Amino acid sequence: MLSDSMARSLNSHLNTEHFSAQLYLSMSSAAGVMGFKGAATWFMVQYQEEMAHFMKFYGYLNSQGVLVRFVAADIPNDYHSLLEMFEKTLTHEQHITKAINHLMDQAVQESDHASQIFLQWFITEQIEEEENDRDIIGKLKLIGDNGYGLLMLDTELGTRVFVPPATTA
Ligand code: OFO
Repeated sequence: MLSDSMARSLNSHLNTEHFSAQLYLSMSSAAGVMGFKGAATWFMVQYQEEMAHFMKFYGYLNSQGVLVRFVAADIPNDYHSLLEMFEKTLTHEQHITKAINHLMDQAVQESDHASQIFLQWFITEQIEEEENDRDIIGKLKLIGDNGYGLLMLDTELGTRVFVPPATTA
């Protein structure tokens, strides 16, 4: 059984994962409008991953008998370059990493072992999320304004496919 405080914290983070999904779907649209079809695919896959994260929180809260509450969010969509989008993606993911760490701190403080086990998957996932973003930012900085380089990277980004997480709850 979750404490009221832990349930509130997990519900709040569920909404943050939903925000992430919408943020990356917006970026997919922005990349497509800029002509980067591969990056649009990359962000679409990121959207699918975030929806899977969101559903993990939903499934966990459901299994603990918690009524899930949703909040509406304003999603920004005003980007000028791929580099800007990926830098904002990394900043957002660093924010998510801190939020997951705070949830884990709370679960440890409350001796809430079930939530610690649930959150462990996200701790590992955030390492990969940040690493992916840093790699792409590095490449974009190397490429600069070189059109051929951007085309090659866009092709590479377009090969990303969504792999659903092994468990959904
Ligand atoms: Fe769900 O990891 Fe990104 O936000």
